[in-house]
Amino acid sequence: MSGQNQNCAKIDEVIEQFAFSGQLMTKQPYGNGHINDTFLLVYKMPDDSQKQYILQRMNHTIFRQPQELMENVVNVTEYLRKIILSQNGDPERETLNVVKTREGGSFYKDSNDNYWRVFLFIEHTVCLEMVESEKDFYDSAVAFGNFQRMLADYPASTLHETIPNFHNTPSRFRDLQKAIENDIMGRASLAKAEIDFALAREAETSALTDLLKSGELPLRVTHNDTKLNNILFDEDTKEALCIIDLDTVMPGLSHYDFGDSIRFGASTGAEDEKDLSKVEVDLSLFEAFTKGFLEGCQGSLTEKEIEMLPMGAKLMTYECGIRFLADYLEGDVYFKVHRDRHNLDRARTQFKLVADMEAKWDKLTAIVEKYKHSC
Ligand code: ADP
Ligand code: GN1
Ligand code: MG
Repeated sequence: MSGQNQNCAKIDEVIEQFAFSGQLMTKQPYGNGHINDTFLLVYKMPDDSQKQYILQRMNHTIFRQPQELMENVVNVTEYLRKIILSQNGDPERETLNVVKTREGGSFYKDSNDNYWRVFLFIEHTVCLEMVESEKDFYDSAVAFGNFQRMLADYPASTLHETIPNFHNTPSRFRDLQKAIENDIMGRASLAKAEIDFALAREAETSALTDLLKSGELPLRVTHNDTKLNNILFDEDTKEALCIIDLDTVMPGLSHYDFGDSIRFGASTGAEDEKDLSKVEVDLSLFEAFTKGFLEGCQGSLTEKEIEMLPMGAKLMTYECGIRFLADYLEGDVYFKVHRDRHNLDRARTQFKLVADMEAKWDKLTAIVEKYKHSC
């Protein structure tokens, strides 16, 4: 039985542990995340209405301490809930809501030692895999900027580091070097051009971490996984409604959130596009995001942080590329893959974007400069 099927087999045991009301109509795999196993549960209520939930098997080979991760998620969502209420918002739609187990816990560990959790399904929303309009991307930028601002006073020292060194690019570079050296799948010869591209940029890997060490960039509470499909848009108003996938909320640099959004959303191609002629950085989208992010942060970023935003975009794209490449070399053990060489294709798009950012560097810095004083 495949891993996914084994998980499906356990679902009935898991569902029993949560006090859902109504009659279970369907349970099916859901979404396009690369990390957790996500399912949609649809219940029929006595009045014939429907209630839906997101059930997730947390990936505990990646998140080694699921209980600590859930402590973060519960504390952060409760904190956000208070802020949303104080702004007359709707916390059941504007942040994730953890559904407790019958015993009052935030997750359930099944008889195979898998960890499961449930969130209220946020209804009437859409999740975008690609930017459909500049406005969507601008809205997502305001929302991610706002998210960072809302968590500005969150007691960072109480957050667990759910994946150590998550955006430590020099450490990711060393992981890649090890993967190349070991070459356990014998794939390095198939990725020679990509390996050369990655290794040639070693000197730049510490551009942000050096400034963090020297105190020139401040540590903040950041989301760290700000790709477009980690935000839900209201189906009717099309506004960015809720930021999801809070597993990596940890202390970090504002550049991690800015950069990860750019690498995914400002690309003219999908993250796994095979035809690299379709992949480049769209300058209008870069501009829309920069404007929105700075507005969302509402003046909370320092001059140095703003100046380094293009480097954030480049390094997060590069880092994601070397993570995909290392995973390809190691046998696709981290990111879910759906075809042969999927991770290699992903690495290629990221490196194409890095090269394009290098070619457009002056334009990227001019855009950031343009919005520097506007918010
Ligand atoms: P992963 O870590 O694997 O990316 P996510 O938490 O991002 O997992 O969830 C995967 C997908 O499931 C999201 O991209 C989104 O489409 C959907 N999703 C997750 N949580 C909710 C929710 N509370 N309401 C509606 N859709 C959700
Ligand atoms: C993963 O969980 P998901 O699919 O939103 C990954 C990110 C990568 C992204 C690349 C915990 O994000 O860091 O940037 O894939 N999340 C984790 O698409 O590693
Ligand atoms: Mg996700």
